[in-house]
Amino acid sequence: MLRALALLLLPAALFAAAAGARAHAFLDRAEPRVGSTVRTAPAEVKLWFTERLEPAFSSVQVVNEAGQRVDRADGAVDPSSPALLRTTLVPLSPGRYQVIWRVVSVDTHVTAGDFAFRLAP
Ligand SMILES: [Cu+2]
Repeated sequence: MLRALALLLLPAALFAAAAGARAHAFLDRAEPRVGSTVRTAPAEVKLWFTERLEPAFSSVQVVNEAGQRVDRADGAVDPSSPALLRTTLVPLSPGRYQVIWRVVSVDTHVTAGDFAFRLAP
């Protein structure tokens, strides 16, 4: 009986492992938070993903309403946290900002997206 159960469960376990290996890196959460309004100018933007990232192929930009970059072009995967992408910012004035990211997860799949936050002191 136990052996029959094990044989039934094995394919399910294999399928789950394969599905896990195929998972892409999606944005899990960010700071400032997606769509949020913040009162104080953030010094950096942090994006946490659902999978580890390939540092050489993962990037993030932050632009103001005029489309000008306000990040310091130092966007990088955190060496001690492989699912965290971060970039520092120039001093921001009040307004709406767009965070644009494109990442490659360790399974080589590309995902991209963007979100906004607003600075309103
Ligand atoms: Cu994937």
